[in-house]
Amino acid sequence: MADKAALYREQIEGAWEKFLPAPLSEDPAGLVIEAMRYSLLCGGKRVRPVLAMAFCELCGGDPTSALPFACAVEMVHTYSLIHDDLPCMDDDAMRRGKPTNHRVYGEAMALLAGDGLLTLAFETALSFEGEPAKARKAVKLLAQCAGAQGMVGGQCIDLQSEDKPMTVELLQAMDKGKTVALIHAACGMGCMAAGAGEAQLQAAAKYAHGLGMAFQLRDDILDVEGNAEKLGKETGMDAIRSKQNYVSLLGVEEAKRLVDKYTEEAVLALEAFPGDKSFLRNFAESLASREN
Ligand code: GRG
Repeated sequence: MADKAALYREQIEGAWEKFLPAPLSEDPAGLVIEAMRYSLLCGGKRVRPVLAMAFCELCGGDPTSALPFACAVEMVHTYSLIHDDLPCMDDDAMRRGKPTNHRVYGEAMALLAGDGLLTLAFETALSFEGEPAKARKAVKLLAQCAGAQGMVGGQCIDLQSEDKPMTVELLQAMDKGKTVALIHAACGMGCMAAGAGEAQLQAAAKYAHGLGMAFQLRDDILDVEGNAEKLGKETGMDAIRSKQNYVSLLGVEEAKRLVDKYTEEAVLALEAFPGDKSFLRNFAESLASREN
């Protein structure tokens, strides 16, 4: 498992220079490119692109053919982190073990770096070398999952929830948008690269739901119990911002039980695939106990 994840990550890291503009100091717009590269290339677990490649392979495709989709999802994810860290959002100082984008480049340039990554994501996805119909389908899924009915919608619920009573239902709606949606895009786009049919796309969506909910619950647990150095960002931030999460609403033990329940849901969804499911099963299980 570790070997395959390491191989996927190596292939992802090797693909950036193909998709990213080079840092040209004489380019008058070079600073925004530098800021985009700063956040994209400063680490991260690459969970979403690994999922895209693994689902492509599970559906019988060559995982490297999914690299344009995998890298596009990671660009959208990185844009969302840059914007999420801005003073008008969470105002965070550290991300991926480094000062946040706006702390280095200033607020306006960080906003532009996020915009640049979001738009570059669609150009990158469209560089897919397989059938154009597959790319069209994948780009549509990415747009739906990233937009107002997906990730941006989840962030909208989040912003409106500060200092207000929160319910588990609202928290679930928020996390379906903020976290599950982009994980769904990654899994679905991987399947699409391999030309998977509707039943497999639905199974991938179920896996993404289970894994995404478990991932967010673990994030909430780590915000309380985690180690800031390992996480590469500050902890205890939800309490500081008076934001409710699963741990504050349900307690840490119930949150841990739910991580296991959702992980099981993800693993069960893999039954719809005839191929070797061990990587994606182990990947979901390893994320359930992640420390960063
Ligand atoms: C549209 C203005 C505007 C902002 C978008 C959508 C959004 C802001 C922010 C949501 C970002 C967010 C914090 C989502 C929660 C999902 C989550 C747990 C992210 C952390 O993902 P990891 O742990 O991060 O995979 P790494 O750094 O490892 O890639």
